[in-house]
Amino acid sequence: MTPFTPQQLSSWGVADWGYTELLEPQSIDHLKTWVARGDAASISYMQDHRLELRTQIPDHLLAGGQSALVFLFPYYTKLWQTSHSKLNISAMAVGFGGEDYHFPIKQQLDQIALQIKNTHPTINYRACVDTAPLMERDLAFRAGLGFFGKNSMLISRRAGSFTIIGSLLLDQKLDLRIRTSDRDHCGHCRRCVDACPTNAINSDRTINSNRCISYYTTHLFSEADPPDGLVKGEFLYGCDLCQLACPWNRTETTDPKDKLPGPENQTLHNFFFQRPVSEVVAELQTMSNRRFRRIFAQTSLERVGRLGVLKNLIQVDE
Ligand code: B12
Repeated sequence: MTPFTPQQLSSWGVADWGYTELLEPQSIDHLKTWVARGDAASISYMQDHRLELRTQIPDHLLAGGQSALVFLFPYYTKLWQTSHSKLNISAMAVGFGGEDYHFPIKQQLDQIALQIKNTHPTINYRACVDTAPLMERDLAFRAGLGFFGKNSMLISRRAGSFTIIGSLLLDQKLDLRIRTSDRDHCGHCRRCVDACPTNAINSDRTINSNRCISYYTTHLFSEADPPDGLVKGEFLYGCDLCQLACPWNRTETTDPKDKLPGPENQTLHNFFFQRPVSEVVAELQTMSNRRFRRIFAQTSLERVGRLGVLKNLIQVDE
């Protein structure tokens, strides 16, 4: 059975997909060692009761869960350059037209689920992207979609690593082939490790969040000491340095005209990238939190908030 046509996959923005049964994750030891070492920093959802949930067969997320369809959603990766400053923003924040990727991907997953229901009317599903206590890279690995890079990214030989993983957990098994898991294709390459200015990449293919620019810029909502090597005012939100260095990301897999500009991207571009950072900072300092949330609603910046963004740009005196 092949449930999707190439046309459908392309209209949903899917670069690759795979199928797997719901089994215990293979990377539990990696996860537990990582948390025990303190590498989750202050990310509570990785350490509280949800840690145990992540290590279980993910049928707690869907009653009677048996299998999963896992999808790779690629995004546009050309980072915005500015003539005014060195400011940049991660590709995931602008690669979906500027919209926070959780919204469009959840929508696409629901579309795909409708298609499955045509042939399996009694099937129940749960769409997961990022936020559920689910080891998504582990699931994608099991579904044969790629391998774990030294930078811990799930790297697809077809689509690279600039992808978001979206899954449909299903309460039935489908008559689909399960691909064999991919083997390591990093070899002796260490470009991602060498490209990280804050030395955040551990030797066991995990990330020390305390040192990671992505963590600092996306998960801390008020002033905090930056990791050594991070220059404030250069990373507005997220970081892609370890991915940009990766040879598996040499080819752009998405068509730029499909992804840009988008109304949210226009807002981000006009506010942050059309003038010197000092002017941006001055406006943010006098703006209310409420107004910030209104302007940046539906973008990735909404969650990190005004103070969180300000601390990425300058030292904030509280
Ligand atoms: C917490 C988190 C973060 C943290 C910690 C990152 C980390 N690497 O752990 C921070 C805030 C730093 C972060 C940053 C980013 N994140 Co993040 N993040 C997550 C989250 C919620 C959990 C990840 C996790 O479990 N970490 C714990 C470590 C131990 O597990 P892991 O990352 O899966 O790593 C696996 C490998 O190390 C593997 N492994 C390595 N070697 C071997 C060998 C064997 C034999 C086996 C079996 C396993 C194995 O074991 C681990 C467990 O599977 C997931 C969503 C989810 N629900 O899973 C998104 C997720 C990993 N993030 C994602 C993205 C896009 C990013 C950023 C690129 C965003 C950005 N541009 O700034 C960066 C990339 C940084 C990086 N190099 O990882 C995507 C990654 C997609 C992909 N293709 O891999 C995910 C999957 C979200 C999604 N739905 O797409 N993230």
